[in-house]
Amino acid sequence: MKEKINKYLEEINSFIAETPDQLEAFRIKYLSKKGIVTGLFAEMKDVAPELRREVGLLLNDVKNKAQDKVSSIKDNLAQKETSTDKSTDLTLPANFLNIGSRHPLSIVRNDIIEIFSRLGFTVEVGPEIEDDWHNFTALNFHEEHPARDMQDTFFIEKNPDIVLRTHTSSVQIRVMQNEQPPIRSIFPGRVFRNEAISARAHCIFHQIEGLYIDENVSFADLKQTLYYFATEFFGTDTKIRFRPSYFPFTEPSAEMDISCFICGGSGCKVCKHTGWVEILGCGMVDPNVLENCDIDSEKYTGFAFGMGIERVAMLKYQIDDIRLFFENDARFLKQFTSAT
Ligand code: 2NM
Repeated sequence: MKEKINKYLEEINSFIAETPDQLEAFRIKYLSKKGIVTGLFAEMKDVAPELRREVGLLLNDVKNKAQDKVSSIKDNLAQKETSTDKSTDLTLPANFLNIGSRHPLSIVRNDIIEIFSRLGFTVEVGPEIEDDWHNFTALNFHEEHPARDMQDTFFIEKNPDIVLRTHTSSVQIRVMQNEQPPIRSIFPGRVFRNEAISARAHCIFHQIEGLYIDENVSFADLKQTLYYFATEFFGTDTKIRFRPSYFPFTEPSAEMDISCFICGGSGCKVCKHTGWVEILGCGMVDPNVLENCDIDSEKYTGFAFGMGIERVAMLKYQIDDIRLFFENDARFLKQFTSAT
């Protein structure tokens, strides 16, 4: 009997299990109702009385060792499971890959750039902090123009000559100063106006302006270029119309509307039941502006236009609050997808 018990003890001590199944088989073999430990206790009645105490102690030892073994291996296996590198377990669900998405303003800007680049327009950028001359004077704003007021423009403290640009036209001035015609470029960028923030207006927004200067550039060129843009961006059925307007840097100046791309002109919320949506300002570059940049206004003419990217994006995606573009709430941002 003692020999048998020692054999079991040895087996218990050397037992190892690599899986829960192996461990369970061991537990059943030794510790279940019909297992070895129960069987050995049943055999106690056949043991000579003078040996019973010794054999009893040995049997208790077998039982305890088997139980200890089961619980320690169980702990080990559980720990192994939680510490295992999950990426190597091919049965686990794949990790969700958040690849992000383009900001709606970037999508719209890129789409506009793409359309004009097909007509040979290049992209030009310039400084956001400007001097008064590039932002106002060269653009034919007279000294008393209201846009020069503190109310409308952000000035750098202690130096009224330095402003945050109020339009990207200041970049057009730089390009006209540095290059001779033909000039055919668009100018995307961030601009700043001292305005109260609301659902409709923001003190920071984005513009894309365009400029085309060459010999014999006419208002007909302006119309054809902007018609191409409108049909490419809003769809081939889009109609355009022009209303007279005023800008210091263009003469004549106009506002361009497109037929409503939502209702097709029959009237809806987006076009406020007019059938038309205002999309951009434009005009023939004032000869004074050309001369300010040392371009011969007798030889060259040009057209220019400008639009707010937020405004176009709000129309395209029917967004009713401009502040959403600047909050970077992922629930807002992930709704926009671009083809490119
Ligand atoms: C607009 C509307 C009309 C414009 C004009 C010029 C420049 F530099 F050539 F004089 N740059 N941008 C322009 C013209 C901008 O934005 C609504």
